[in-house]
Amino acid sequence: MLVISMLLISVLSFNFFTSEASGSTEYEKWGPRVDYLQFIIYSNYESEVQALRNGLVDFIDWPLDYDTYNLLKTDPDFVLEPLTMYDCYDIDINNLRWPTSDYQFRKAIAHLINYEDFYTLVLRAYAGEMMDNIIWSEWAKWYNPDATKYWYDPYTALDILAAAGYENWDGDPQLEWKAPNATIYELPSLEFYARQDDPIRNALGDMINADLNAIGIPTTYVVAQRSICWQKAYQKYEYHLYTAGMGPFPDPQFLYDYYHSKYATPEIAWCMNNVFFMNATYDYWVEAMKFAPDEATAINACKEAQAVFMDQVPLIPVYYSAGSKAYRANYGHHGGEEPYWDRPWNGFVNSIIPTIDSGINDYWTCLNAHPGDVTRGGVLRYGWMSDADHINPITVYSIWDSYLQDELYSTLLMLDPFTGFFIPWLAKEWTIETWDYGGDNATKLTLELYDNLKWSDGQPLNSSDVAFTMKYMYDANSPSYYPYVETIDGIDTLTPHIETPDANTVVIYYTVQSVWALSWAGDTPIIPKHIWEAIAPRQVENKGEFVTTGNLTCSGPYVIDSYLRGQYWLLRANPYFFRYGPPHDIATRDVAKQKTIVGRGNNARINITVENIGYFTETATIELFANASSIATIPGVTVTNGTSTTTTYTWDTEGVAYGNYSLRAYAWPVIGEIETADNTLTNGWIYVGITGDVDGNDFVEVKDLLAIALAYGSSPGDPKFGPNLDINDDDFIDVKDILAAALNYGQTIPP
Ligand SMILES: [Ca+2]
Ligand SMILES: [Ca+2]
Ligand SMILES: [Ca+2]
Ligand SMILES: [Ca+2]
Repeated sequence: MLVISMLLISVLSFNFFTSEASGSTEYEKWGPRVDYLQFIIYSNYESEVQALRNGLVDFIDWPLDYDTYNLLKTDPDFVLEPLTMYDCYDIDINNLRWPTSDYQFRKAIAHLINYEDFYTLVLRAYAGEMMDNIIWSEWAKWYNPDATKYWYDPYTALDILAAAGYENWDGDPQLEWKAPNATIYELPSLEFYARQDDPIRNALGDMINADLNAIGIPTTYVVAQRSICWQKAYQKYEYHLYTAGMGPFPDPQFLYDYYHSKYATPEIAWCMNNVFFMNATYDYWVEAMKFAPDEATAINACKEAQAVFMDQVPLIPVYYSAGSKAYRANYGHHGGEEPYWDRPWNGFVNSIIPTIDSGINDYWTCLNAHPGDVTRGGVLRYGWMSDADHINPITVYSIWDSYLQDELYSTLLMLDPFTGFFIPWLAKEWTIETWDYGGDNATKLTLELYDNLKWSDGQPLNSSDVAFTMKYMYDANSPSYYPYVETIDGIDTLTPHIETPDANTVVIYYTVQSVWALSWAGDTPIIPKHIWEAIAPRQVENKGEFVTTGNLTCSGPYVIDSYLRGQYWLLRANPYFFRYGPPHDIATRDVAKQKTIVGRGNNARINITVENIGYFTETATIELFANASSIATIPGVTVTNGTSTTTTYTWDTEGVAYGNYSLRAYAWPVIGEIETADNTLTNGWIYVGITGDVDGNDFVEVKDLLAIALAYGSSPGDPKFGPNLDINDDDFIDVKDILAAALNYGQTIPP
């Protein structure tokens, strides 16, 4: 029955957005486009929505609830964008505490969640979609549809409980457990925490609690603020059940990073595996996924891991976010910012693949958003439900910690927010190879940084910072980044196997071969060695840079300007950000040949088109290559921004060896240009043969002469004309072309 309702749900939600989705997948890789980004902190959802409606902020961190959606959807002051989000809301279960340590007991609870009522009455077919697995159907190739499912049925729950010894063995209305030796134990009252600051999670908790009590499971149900819930569920682990939320995720690695048994460490606060799932078969499969040499192996292992997970239900997945997020259509009336008033907000990016979050409030919006058509100006105001807690790039726990650090520190790579493919960031290119680790193939990753990267204090950012970061994240036992660095060869020694042959190159040797290795290095925020080498890795919380100086030396789009804890963070555009822009950027768009076959000693014209996709008029130099040889360098090509310039080069083939030549044009990078991959274009080949051999079969014969004769008297535009037939390249086919061919009649190129 759950399967049927979920099918219905996906149909509903598909239709839900057809009228409002903008579907734009455009974004720019430079910025920020505002002078300031301000995070303004509100204590709860209602007050941040109020701030959005009153124009105090331009957007907020949370999706719209159903009522707010209905209020804003026809209001011209707001733009609504549909939300696609790979996050997960679940009931965390403490697998260390009885009776939730009993997996039959957990299975019974999984049958006590009234999924359909929750979807229709609480989410109201709007604010989320139901999940039947920790990896759900939208994960497509990663999803295992055959994993155990749990439908709502208190009678099934009671049957499972009875089979495991939980029944009403005495006169009171609650269940007891009869041990195999016939001793009867009272059930403890389950400590159940629900989040008060999130109305949806609060409602979910209310529903489940009522169903638990209805079948005789005693609870101590507490609806509490985030800080209390976190203390119980993530620090002291004094809970049985908790309405948890996690993600969004860019890939399924969290199955390993969160739930491998080695991360179940109750003696350490904030351990990732806070439900204490410990299962050797699961560990086997998540290791096979994490250390898979190819994607097919990773997918298979991921599905096997899901099967174990959903059989064991260490937690109960319930729903993921859907619905929409909103931003203000126009710049607000803030004193001192009159030049921007009422200009439309442009450049909001609706991310699907999260940098930190999904929807209109991810990294790319903070980089791209700008009022009207201004190149850079104004303040972008972003409402938060809570403050960040850990102001350093190493111990990043909450999503607000991530929001803040993400604007301050750059990573080596980024993910395209729509396709999920890696794009160059601090690293302009990378190579993935294998190396021999004790007889096994393991991953060797070489990353090449862009030139002239700088920290916000003007110091150079180079390969030694990257090597330092990897070691430091390990030594600091960073909760977010430890899994990214732990398999680097020798990371637990003073000399990890990381090479920095020059200032821009870093080579990382892992002890495993994994399809994910690029994401491990690519997603780790790089920290400045010259700052953090003076701070003991285990003291980042109490002796970190921010604690001692009140600021952070960073490399992202923004730096900290000022702050008032619990109220706001004001970030200022970082002029040292390597993509501060506006960009100088040209691209080679076409290498067009008139002739594909040219008689040696004659001319062939080649048209090279260069587009200026930057913000400044540029003077380009174009270099043309035939195979590996440079045949021309053309300086002084002016290309106005927003336009293209086509330059014709006439190649004199005198003295060129017979054969095929691949043509490649390369527009030399202009000063300040970062995106250089598009400066090169290879387009087809040109054949240099005997003059008169117009069909290129290495033999001048009667059919060549005939072909020229049939085009006699033609010029470009005439259907008879062919550039290969115009031997002397004067745009006219006449007796001179026939004569040139006739002079070589019968000639061949010896094989
Ligand atoms: Ca009883
Ligand atoms: Ca370029
Ligand atoms: Ca021929
Ligand atoms: Ca001619």
